[in-house]
Amino acid sequence: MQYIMSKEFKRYTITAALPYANGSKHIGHLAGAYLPADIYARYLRKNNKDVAFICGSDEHGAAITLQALEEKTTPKEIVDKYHNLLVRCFRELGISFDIYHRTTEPLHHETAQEFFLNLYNKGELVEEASLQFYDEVENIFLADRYIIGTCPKCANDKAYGDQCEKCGSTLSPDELINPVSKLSGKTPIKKETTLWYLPLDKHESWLKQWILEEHKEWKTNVYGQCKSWLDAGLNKRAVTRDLNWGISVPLPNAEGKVLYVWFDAPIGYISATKQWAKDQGKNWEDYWKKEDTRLIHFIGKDNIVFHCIIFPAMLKAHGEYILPDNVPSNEFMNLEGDKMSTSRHWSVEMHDYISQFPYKSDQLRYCLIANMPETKDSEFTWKDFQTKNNSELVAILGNLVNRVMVLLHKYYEGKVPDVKGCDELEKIIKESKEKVSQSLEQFRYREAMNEVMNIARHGNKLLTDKEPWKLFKTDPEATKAVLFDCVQLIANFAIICEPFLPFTSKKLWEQLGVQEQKYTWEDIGRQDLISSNHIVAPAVILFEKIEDEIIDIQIKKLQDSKINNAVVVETIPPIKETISYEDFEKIDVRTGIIREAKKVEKAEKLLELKIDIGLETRTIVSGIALYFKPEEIIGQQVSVLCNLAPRKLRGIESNGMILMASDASGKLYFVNSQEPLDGGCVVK
Ligand code: B3M
Ligand code: ZN
Repeated sequence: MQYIMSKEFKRYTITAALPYANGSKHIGHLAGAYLPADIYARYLRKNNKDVAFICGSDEHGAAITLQALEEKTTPKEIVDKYHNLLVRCFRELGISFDIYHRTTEPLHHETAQEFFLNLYNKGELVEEASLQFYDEVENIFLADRYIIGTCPKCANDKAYGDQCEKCGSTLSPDELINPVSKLSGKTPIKKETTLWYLPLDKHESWLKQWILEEHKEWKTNVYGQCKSWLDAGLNKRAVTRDLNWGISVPLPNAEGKVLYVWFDAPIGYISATKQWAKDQGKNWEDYWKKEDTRLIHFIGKDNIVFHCIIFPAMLKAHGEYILPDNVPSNEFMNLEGDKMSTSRHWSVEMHDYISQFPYKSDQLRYCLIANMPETKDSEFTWKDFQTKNNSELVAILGNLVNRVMVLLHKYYEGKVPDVKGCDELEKIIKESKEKVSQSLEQFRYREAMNEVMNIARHGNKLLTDKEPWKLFKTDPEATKAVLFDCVQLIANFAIICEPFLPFTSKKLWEQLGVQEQKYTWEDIGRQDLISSNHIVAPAVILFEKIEDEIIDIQIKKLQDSKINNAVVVETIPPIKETISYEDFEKIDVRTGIIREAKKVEKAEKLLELKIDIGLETRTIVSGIALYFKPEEIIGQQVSVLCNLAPRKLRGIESNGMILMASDASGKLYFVNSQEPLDGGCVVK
């Protein structure tokens, strides 16, 4: 039913929760909001829909100022650092935001202030003086985060005034037992201050009608949480804070006051859309104010009340905006039997995954989709990740594609046979397409992913049933027919898998020798996607098996980090001790060209290189195998430390070292000049 309904919308505004830029994010966040949003946005684009996929960093709030204090730096430095890290991670993982904005941008400040003033001028806000916690030593009102004390629910003595990170309860500072200021360590007093509030009670009745009556189709977890909030009755919510980091309250006599981070953050979706529309020559208002726009917020379950109740109340109070049509929130993803948490050092951080499994983003996406916490909390385990990779991606998909490409080259020099497509296959794929569309429209990604893989399973079944490698001798026409069908099936797979596995889709098109963007969702099912006599590329390996050794390293690393409380995010390392010019002069660095490269057996990280350094060709063993394939780096120019004492690595004598730059995620890059140079030029 919804599938049909959504076709009436002219355009789509898809948002994914703005991550706080005060730390790295883990794969649970990815599975919770960013991946489902990305799949949905990609699916819409494949259907030629007008889509604005919006996200950005949430850069205000007391958590950030507090962290700056602890790390003896400024909030700005913190958000700059993590904003950049987040941008890189999302890009590497294929999250296809149309814009990734920042709430520290002036455009956002203006937009949020305007929004506040609009509500203020309409009398939609309530001004009230109240008693708030105040640190008399530091002369400052204390944000909830600045107060710590004992959690009334689990007795954790380091609970924050807004939340206990041990048991996950939402708290208010008044609930804490023995509250103390994080700044001075002293017990705070209560002092009067003026704040502005959004009177949610005023909005209760339309919210009840809108959610409980008109949006019964929302996911049960979302609907259920809203219902319990609404049943309990809504109270006023402060939308300002006494803090020196954030968006100033645009009123006279409001010095030292900023908008509450949860007031400005969702407006961040609007300001990001403004920026995007400006860049694209579009009208942002179409995406926020027109009834034929479908607004969908993708979030994690801890953000439900803000997106289903508070932000809609703000939008309604403003009066010009549409309301979200759906808020598909996911539950949480656990890790190896325990709650995933960066602060408790029990997580797989996105940047860690990227650096340890470079160019394997689809492998992670696949595993997260298959385990997506859609209706209840789910679980990520490294063993399962390995199984999903080895038994599904490698054994089903990779194997199918490889066999078909190899056979096409073996029998027909890579040419697609000249026969007609199969009606039966067309029917099967169209049915799958229908199922995948239905599932996606209902945000059922696991089901959709499985149906996509059924297409590959069907391809394998075709091969196993017909055995073209035997048939070739007895029935050449039948062989052609099977391989023709398989090629069409792979092309169909390349379209339908794109929202889920975008990197794989791209590789499949390369393999098929067809331009990636040629086909849309509409074309799925066609048996003439690849024409007869078209030549496909030679077979390449699509997915590599992941060995036990690699998985064991991850499991051990996880356990160690919990024990050692290791710092999870690598920062830029400090400059080493000063050395003299004479010390520097001892170093002999020269340009080199990689002439040969091969993997070192049983050493996942090592490559054995033959490097031409002008005078001679050296054997150098280098730990770059996770990032570079041997065949891809032949001819690569490198910088070589030539006078390093020889060392034996896995029985191979290494004579020197190549220099690599490593970014914050640990990814490696060659260091060389922009101009092509021969081996042997001295670097000084
Ligand atoms: N930054 C909370 C979070 O990262 C918050 C979301 C804002 S969405 C407008 O979970
Ligand atoms: Zn607790």
